[in-house]
Amino acid sequence: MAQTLYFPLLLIALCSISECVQRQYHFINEGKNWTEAQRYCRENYTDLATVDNMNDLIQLMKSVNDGRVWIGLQRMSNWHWSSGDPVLFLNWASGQPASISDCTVMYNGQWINEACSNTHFFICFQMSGGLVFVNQLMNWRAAQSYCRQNHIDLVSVRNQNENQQLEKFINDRNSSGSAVWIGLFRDTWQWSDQSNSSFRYWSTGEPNNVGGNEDCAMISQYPQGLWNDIPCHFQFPFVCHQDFFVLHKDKLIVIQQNLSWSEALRYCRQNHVDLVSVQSVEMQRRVMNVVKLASTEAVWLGLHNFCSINTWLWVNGDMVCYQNWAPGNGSTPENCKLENRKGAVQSGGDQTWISLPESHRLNFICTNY
Ligand code: MAN
Ligand code: CA
Repeated sequence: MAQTLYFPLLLIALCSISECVQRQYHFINEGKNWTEAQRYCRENYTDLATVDNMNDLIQLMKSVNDGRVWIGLQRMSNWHWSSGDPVLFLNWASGQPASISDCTVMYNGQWINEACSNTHFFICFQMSGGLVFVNQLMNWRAAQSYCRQNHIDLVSVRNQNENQQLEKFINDRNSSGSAVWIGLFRDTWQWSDQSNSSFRYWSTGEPNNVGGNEDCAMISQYPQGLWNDIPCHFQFPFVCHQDFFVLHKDKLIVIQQNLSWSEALRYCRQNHVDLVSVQSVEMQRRVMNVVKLASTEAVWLGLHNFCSINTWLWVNGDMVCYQNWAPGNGSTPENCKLENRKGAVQSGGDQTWISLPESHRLNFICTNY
């Protein structure tokens, strides 16, 4: 039996996000630099496009007519401690951090950045604040997991004093004198919407940071959708995304996206069966049950007005027999000099129907009947 879920927040907690949140991509065919594109997307949609997985990428590529578009991925040369400690002190050896490597070793008390796939001994810290020298060769990620599983985390170095203590600690134990991993790493690429998706789809040889300022990511190949890093001031069309909730109950689906009536109709016909027709008290009861899930005060129904004959019809072509109009709606001839009018159900109060200009942007109810 379907669960009774009235509040979107409750629903997020109870169902897997992928089932409840749908992402829609919008291709903006207008050249802008990355920052302007980001601003545009944040103002008009959710953000510059995030791509979480291959399925997202396929959907995104369906929205574009060319391969050269910005996505919401940007190089952030921010150094972080694995432990989450703020980075207040750095002790780079001269010329460091030099390469495009993203992890850090300590060598003779100084810090050198290295490819995270290299293997070294490493230092964890424990609950007591004490240090642990682990003389097993691991790459940085494996060392991080090891420390997190067996102790607390890879070691942080917060000031000169701690750096000296750590240097001594290492010298006392590390007879080979080789470099050891510490917890400092660079989180190189970040999504504009702060998503922590680690999905990447770089072309072979990318990201190559030509000239040292290729700090933004674009899709550079159509139709494969492969990515390249490129300077952020270049101008390209771009893709925004919009995340919205889809809330199921019985066979009625509330779409928490604000669309005009025609856009809503198109959405329902593409993704479900149709906008809902309410032809009985039984269907009104079901609608009243799901409409509480909506985030707008009224919600589109599949009800449209034919001005010339002053008649309301359901999208399936049926006449309106069962009626539940709010007072003053649906009976008198509509003023459609400016715009056609469509029917919506109020999500609060007595949940009666109202007539609105079709360009109003509302949540809507699709049906799978
Ligand atoms: C080529 C490649 C890319 C680079 C661009 C810069 O396409 O080297 O990696 O980003 O040139 O225009
Ligand atoms: Ca590049």
